[in-house]
This record gives sequence, C-alpha cells and structure tokens, in this order.
Amino acid sequence: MRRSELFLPTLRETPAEAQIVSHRLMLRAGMVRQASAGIYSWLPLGMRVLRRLEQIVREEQDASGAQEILMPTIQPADLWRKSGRYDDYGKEMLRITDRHDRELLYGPTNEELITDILAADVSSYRDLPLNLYHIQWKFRDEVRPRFGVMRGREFLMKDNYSFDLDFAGARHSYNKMFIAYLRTFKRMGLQAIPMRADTGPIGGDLSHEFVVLADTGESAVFCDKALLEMKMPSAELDYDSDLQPVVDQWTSHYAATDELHVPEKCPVDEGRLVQGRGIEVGQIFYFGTKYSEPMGAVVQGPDGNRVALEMGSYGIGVSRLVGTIIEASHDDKGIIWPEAVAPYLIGVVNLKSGDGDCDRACNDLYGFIQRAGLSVLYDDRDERAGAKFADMELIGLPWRITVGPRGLKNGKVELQARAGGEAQEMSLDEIRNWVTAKAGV
Ligand code: P5A
Repeated sequence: MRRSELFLPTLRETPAEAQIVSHRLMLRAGMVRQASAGIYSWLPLGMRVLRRLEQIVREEQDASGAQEILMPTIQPADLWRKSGRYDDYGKEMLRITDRHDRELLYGPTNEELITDILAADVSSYRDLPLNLYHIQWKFRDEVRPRFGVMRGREFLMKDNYSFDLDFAGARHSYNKMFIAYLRTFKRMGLQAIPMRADTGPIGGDLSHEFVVLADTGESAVFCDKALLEMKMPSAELDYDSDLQPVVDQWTSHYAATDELHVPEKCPVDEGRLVQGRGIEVGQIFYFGTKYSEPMGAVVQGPDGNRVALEMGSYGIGVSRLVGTIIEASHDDKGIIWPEAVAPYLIGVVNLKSGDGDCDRACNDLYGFIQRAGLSVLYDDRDERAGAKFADMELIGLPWRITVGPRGLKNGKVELQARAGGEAQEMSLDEIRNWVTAKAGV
C-alpha cells in the first residue's frame, strides 16, 4: 500500500481523553475512532491488526478441532428466559424491542443461543463431542467503559462452546482450550498466565482467566514466579492425547486474581510471589449442565438413557488484545508491533519523493517486496524526512527500509528494526536477499 493512498489519519497531539498508553497510541496511529462511549470504528490500520489477531485465533481453534460458525449479534429474549439469565443480567444487557413488540437483545455472550441450536439438532451421543466457535461482536453496557478498546461496550470476542457426553469428555475439551489459549497468546508475542478465577455471570465451578501482566491492568493478580518461566507445551503435543498432565504442570503453581486471592492462605512465600496488575485477555469455563438442562439440550447415551450435555465456554477478547499488545510493546515514540500481528511487516521510506533515482529505487523495492508476498507500506508522500520517520515510529512497523539520494549514490539503502538495534547499510542486492529470506521463498 502506498502511504499517499492509505486512510491513515495520524495525530501529532496526544488526545486528552485517553488515560493509558495503548488508547493514546491507537488514536494517534489512526487505528480507531470513538463513535460513542466504549464504541469504536476501526480504521484501516487498526482493522488490519484486528484481522491478523482473528486469524491467529482461528488457526489455533481449527487446530484444536473446533469448528467455525457465525451466530447473530441480536438474540431473542425468550431464550434467556429459559436459562433464567434474562433478569439476572441486569443493566449490562442492551434490550431491544422490534416493530412487532418482540423482545430482543444485543448478545453479551452466546451460551443460550448455541445451546438452543444443539437442543434442536443433536440427539445422540454419536454426534458428540462438538466444539463450535465464532468471532462476533458483543455488547455489554459496562458502567464504566474506559481505556479505549480495553473495556469497551461493543467489543469483538471469539467465543466457543464445547458439548460432551460426560465429565471426562468435558474436562478434555476444557484442557484442549487451555492449551490452545497458551499457544494463541504466545503466537501474538504475549505471555498470558492462566489463573484460577471466579465464574461471575457465566456460572459453573471451574474457570481460568488468562492474564497478561501490565501496570495498566484492571485487576490485581498474584502468582508464583515459576509461572513466568514455564515452557510452552511442545508443538508435537497432540490434542487427542491425555492433556491433563500438561495442564496440571501449569495449574500446580499458585496463581489467582484478587477476587480469589486470600493473603493468609497463599501457599507461595514472599520471595517467589509475583504481585502485579493484569489484563484479562481470555477466560474459560466449565459449567456442566447449567444451560443444557433448562434448555433441553439432551442426547440419548449409549445405554439408551437421556442425558443433558456437559458444557464449557471459552472466550478471547480479540479487540482487547489489540490494546494489550500495545501495552506490552511500545516506547516513547510509538507502537512496536511483533511481526506476527503487525499491520504491515515493512515500511519503505522515500527520503526524497520526486527525485527520479529515489522514486525508481523505491518503486522497484516496493514491487519486489509485494511480489515476495510480504506486506509493505511505502511512504511515497512529499513530506519532510523527520515527519515520515516520526510517523513510521508511531505506527510501529517491525522493519523500515530508508531510501535516500545520498545512500543511493553508493547503491545503498538502510534497514532498521523498530524494536531497536543498529541500522544496517545494505546494497540493493543485499536488501533484496534479505526480503527473499524473510519471505522464506
Ligand atoms: C466465555 C465465552 C464469557 O463471556 N462466554 C462465552 C464466556 N467470558 S468473559 O470472560 O466474560 O469474556 C471473554 C473475554 O472477553 C473480553 N471482554 C472484553 N473485552 C473488551 N471490552 C469488554 N467490556 C470486555 N468484556 C469481556 C475479555 O478478554 C474476556 O476474557
């Protein structure tokens, strides 16, 4: 993409309404604009990051055996009356009436809707296990929407729902998601720590939050230092194998959010206890038959008896993750995107647009990078070099290639990593080789 054509309204000034760095940077880098409190429009740069996160989530869900569906944002109130949650959910639920006076709501989560689908279409134990996910906008009328996309009212969530015949099956489904979540966040460059958590309005008796440590996190968290040094489950670990020992390795170490942390009962001595603040990027729940029973999601078991489905639900805050990654990776100049989620991998800066040699070299390189299959933003604008650098640093692309008249006289361009380190002078051949190697072709 050429910068001159991209809708990228960056801001020099720090927006007064933004209290935390990720919110400030998302506004300044032209990623989002507020439509109303806690509700945002996503502009091209923000949208590209959101899509990349979705894709990582999708790939890890698919790898775990979950199947993608798409449920609507608007749900009938009656379903929530069946589960008993319609009144309990209170003011956080946005309630809507249509022209026929039918009561609807904008879904804050989808346990009821998915259970209703299963109740109608699954009747035998042979149809199980099932794990269905979607990536869809949710609405929760939060009392205090704040910190931009971190606590929005409208936000993008990946949510899935597992259905099993018995507890052993449900626990295996829970464990699969536990591992899929570790892998998902790791791929995004985040260290997310699983912590025992309260189940809140979702209910049930087993739950883990996945928490990224950050000073701007909304909750206080406590965990054993050992968890910060844990190794990821091996890439060879098969989802069909017994996952309990792997999950036990993680859950054997103490970790709790402030709701569950009781200092007097904490088994970790002070030297090993990490106390900090955390951002909840995901949460998983096992709640047995809490929804399937009242909603009639029942199957015939192998012995002919009818049994209510054993269920769990699993959520990832996809839009919240955009802010979380920025909280975890930035400096005083702007965002530092990890390669795996960057809106573009490479920025090409033309130091003298309009100069024949510079334009030609940049155009060639821009075409070459695109043909290699890498994403590139080419700053072809007629702007001061300082302004172009400041913009590139703000939007945080992992690599910058600078092309200027002085270097070109010697056939050289400059390669610089956003994450730091020395800039490297390279010949045009060398930079093309670097691109080819990066593309892995
Ligand atoms: C699990 C999936 C659920 O809703 N039902 C379906 C269960 N869980 S949850 O913990 O309440 O939400 C899942 C994740 O969504 C993100 N999240 C938010 N992100 C931005 N703004 C909000 N207001 C918001 N509320 C929840 C969190 O990352 C949470 O872990």
